[in-house]
Amino acid sequence: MLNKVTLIGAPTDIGAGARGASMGPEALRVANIGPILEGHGLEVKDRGNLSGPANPWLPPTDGYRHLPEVAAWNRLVHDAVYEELSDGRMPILLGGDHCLGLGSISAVARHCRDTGKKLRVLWLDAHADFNTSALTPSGNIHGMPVACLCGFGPRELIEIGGQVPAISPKWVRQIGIRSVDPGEKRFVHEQGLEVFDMRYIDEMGMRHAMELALATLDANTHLHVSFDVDFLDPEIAPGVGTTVPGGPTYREAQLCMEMIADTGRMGSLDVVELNPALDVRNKTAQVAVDLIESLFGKSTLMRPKV
Ligand code: HAR
Ligand code: MN
Ligand code: MN
Ligand code: MN
Repeated sequence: MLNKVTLIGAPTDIGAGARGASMGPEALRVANIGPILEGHGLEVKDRGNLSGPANPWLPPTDGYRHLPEVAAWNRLVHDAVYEELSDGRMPILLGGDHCLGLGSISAVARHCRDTGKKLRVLWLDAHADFNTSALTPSGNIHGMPVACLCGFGPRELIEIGGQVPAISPKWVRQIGIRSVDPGEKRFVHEQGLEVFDMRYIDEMGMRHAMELALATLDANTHLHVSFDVDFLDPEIAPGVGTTVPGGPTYREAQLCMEMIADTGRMGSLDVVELNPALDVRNKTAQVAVDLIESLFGKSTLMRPKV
């Protein structure tokens, strides 16, 4: 795993249905994300915040809310993430809402094309984020990034990384899913996304789910982790715009992160949907940072190398 990381703040709630995710980057910094990662032997650069268009807070038009602004933010994210990867650093995107996964992952996919790497995307979320303008109940683009990355979406969003589609649905593994809209459900099935939903995790356990989700990684794999904080059960993570009960416990989420760390293949990370306006004394940010520590190899005991 790269030991040089770069924090990229993207303070916007442009794709969300509630205001406040724009304060996410600062809340993560206040929870000490930088120094804590340094404590794990990483060289941390914080490139500060990107600066994109304000949120005009308008209703959707033609099935999309704020499409031009979402595209503008994602172009900024794409360029910043691509630049850090080209510099041999691991980008950590501090969102911001999950529409930004589009800019981030399209840049990662482009970097993988440049370097001949195989890409795998782990999508940790309560939601599948696989809506299109025809399927969305809300028009909120944070419910659409996976579909856009797979080539289903408006030109200005699907073309950001230079190749359409940016990724194949076969490269995606979703974990923790428990809220999928009716039309979205059919589309997930049609496109063959590999989804380890909460029922699967209840029945088989997080360990088995992660073993399968990580099974096709090899030495040439770049693993991108897109961590939507609403993945976590609202009991431990109330500070998100779209809570869904019945998510992973602290310990299940920690095991998930530890198993990702054990692969040594993580090359980029998004931390999105944290909403400090809905949080209690920054506790959701602190939980997110704890789990990110596990993602970077914090473990209780010395562990044998696998
Ligand atoms: N599926 C719903 C919609 O599309 C809610 C999407 C909520 N998405 C996020 N990111 N919070 O996962 O409107
Ligand atoms: Mn790389
Ligand atoms: Mn999401
Ligand atoms: Mn979500």
